[in-house]
Amino acid sequence: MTETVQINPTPAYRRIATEEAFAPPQMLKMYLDLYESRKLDDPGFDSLWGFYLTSMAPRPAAIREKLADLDAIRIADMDAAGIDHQIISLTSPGVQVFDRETAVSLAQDSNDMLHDAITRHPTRFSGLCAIAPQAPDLAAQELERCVKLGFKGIINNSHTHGEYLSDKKFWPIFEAAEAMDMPIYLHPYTPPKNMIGPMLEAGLDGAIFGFGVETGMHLLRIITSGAFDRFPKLRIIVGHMGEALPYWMYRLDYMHAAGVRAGRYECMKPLQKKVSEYLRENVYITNSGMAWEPAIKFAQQVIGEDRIMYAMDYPYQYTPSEVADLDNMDMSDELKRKFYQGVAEHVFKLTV
Ligand code: 1DF
Ligand code: MN
Repeated sequence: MTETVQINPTPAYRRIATEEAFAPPQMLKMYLDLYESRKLDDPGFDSLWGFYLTSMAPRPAAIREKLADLDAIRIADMDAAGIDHQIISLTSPGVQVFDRETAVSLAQDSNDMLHDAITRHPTRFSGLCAIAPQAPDLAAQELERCVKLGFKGIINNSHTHGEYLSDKKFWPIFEAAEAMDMPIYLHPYTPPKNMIGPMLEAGLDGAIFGFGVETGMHLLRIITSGAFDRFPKLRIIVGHMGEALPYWMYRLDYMHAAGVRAGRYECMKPLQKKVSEYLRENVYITNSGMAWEPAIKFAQQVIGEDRIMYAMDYPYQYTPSEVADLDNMDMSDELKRKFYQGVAEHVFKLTV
């Protein structure tokens, strides 16, 4: 599947792609063992990784190869698509499907592996730090190590064994992220067992829709839990054009306020701000998997031009032609530069 497209080799901006995945070969092997052993009671994992690890169709086969590469294949693909720099993170669900001990050591190994690749290709790659939510008490330690290694943020692949970061037991992660000023990329995963049923039945559990439902809800749970009142400087990034939340903002504000006023739910406490204000003040959005001008412009309008940035979602949506399409958006050069370069440089404090 080679596409030939004309991509402007000298645009007035650097193209920085911010949700780009990798997988250590060792982790793919562990995923295959987990899938074959049927020990993990997670139908979403079986659906996602059962497919990507065993299908012989061209797309999953190419994805397997590209995920594991942090050198020639990836850089050739970036060059062919005009991508100057990738912010790389551990593919979903990362370490989050394992037990505590395995997750802690795999996070360290994968961070070391990514760091080595960044050292080999410092102008092309930056990285996000994988931490094990199973061990919130150890997150600060690994995060500190990652900061010293030059990582630019944290990757979290949505729920961990059906639990969400809105649960206070995970808040040491937020505390450390805020203290070290590291943004958390809240990346999708398939919905947990108690949510996935009707989606799986219709083939809608994955990136087509289930990812977005799961991750949008996860971010909403974080907002309504009051986490941003407790950690006002915490920054969370979500992909896929905000996992639909920008489109929902009006109703979220209305119904949240109405629910709180009526005391409908014990769990729904008053917040210092409106739901939309957290989305505009604590959240950044990437357009991973949504190379679609109207959606990008809508998010820029309702969330803010300084909060929307480019992502390709390599290798899952490796589509060089999207770069040519986005280069041609009806948008000022200044705003296009923010979208492709400026916002990412600011959020991740990039120096190369
Ligand atoms: C898919 C899409 C898989 C994305 C991903 O990680 C992923 C997919 C396992 O197409 O199955 O990160 N994505 O972000 O859209
Ligand atoms: Mn992704």
